[in-house]
Amino acid sequence: MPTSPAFDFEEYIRKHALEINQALGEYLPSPRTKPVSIHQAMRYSLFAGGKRVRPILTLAAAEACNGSRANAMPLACAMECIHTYSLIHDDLPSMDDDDFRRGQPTSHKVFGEGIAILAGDALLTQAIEIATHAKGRSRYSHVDLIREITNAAGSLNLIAGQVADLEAAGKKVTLSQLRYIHKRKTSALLMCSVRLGGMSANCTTNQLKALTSFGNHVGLAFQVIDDILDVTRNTEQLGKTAGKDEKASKATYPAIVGLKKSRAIADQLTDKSFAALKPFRGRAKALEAIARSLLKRES
Ligand code: GRG
Repeated sequence: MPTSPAFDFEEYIRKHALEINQALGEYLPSPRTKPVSIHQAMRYSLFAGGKRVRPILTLAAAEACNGSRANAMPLACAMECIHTYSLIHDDLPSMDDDDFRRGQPTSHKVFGEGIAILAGDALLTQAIEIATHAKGRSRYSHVDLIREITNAAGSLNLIAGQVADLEAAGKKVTLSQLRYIHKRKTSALLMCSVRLGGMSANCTTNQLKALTSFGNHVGLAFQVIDDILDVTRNTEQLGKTAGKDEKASKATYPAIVGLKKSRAIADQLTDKSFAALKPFRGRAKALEAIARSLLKRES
């Protein structure tokens, strides 16, 4: 595994997360804007302590392609809004029915189911509005940027993954069906976040190809690790209900191939993500460090 001793990862994450939080705060209607219930619910979930993995990936990908923070930030914030919407809806009683997320009671527990559904809807719509603040580039038009997002969030990707996940509950699932779910439910948004960073920086076709492969492998590894954490960590450590997958007879890597093999698969996928960064010749240190930290994450 490559190492990057000179790179201060903790400081990088702290600084970028701070900037993302500030930008999100500015893009969202204030909590005093009417109707206050919806704006408070949107902010409640958005500022509940998420790790900001997707927007940090967008900014890091833009940096790897010498892009400006200013043009990547709206896209980074849009991805975090979409991710948060998907979590709010996933936690609903009609979906995964969870009481805790990001260490806090879930949106429907605090605001009721109706407002939680609407907060998710509003964050998805807000995401597109925020994304319109990014400028198109010579290789990627404004429309290309928006289409990149709608494609990842739509019924061919994020929604397809969630549908397949819902429909697989309680059934015997093969490894290839599990890969189908992971690619769409988890990897699509992560890959899109990385690609958008490159596109905002007017990256070359080769750079976009490398970022796509990186995002895909990081995204797949992310879900394998999420499955492992669900069985190895407790609710307090995760900030969400632990052991839910097994209880709900969910298809997961540990359930199908066992914990040891799941860890080996996460390692292999992360190694493939490092290999994808070769064309950047050391200029993608942040992306590399993020992939390494996601493999080692504990929540
Ligand atoms: C409802 C359309 C719709 C989709 C739901 C988000 C989702 C799809 C399901 C939730 C459960 C799950 C396993 C999602 C896969 C992605 C994932 C592991 C999300 C958690 O991401 P983190 O760890 O969360 O980045 P934080 O809270 O840190 O932002």
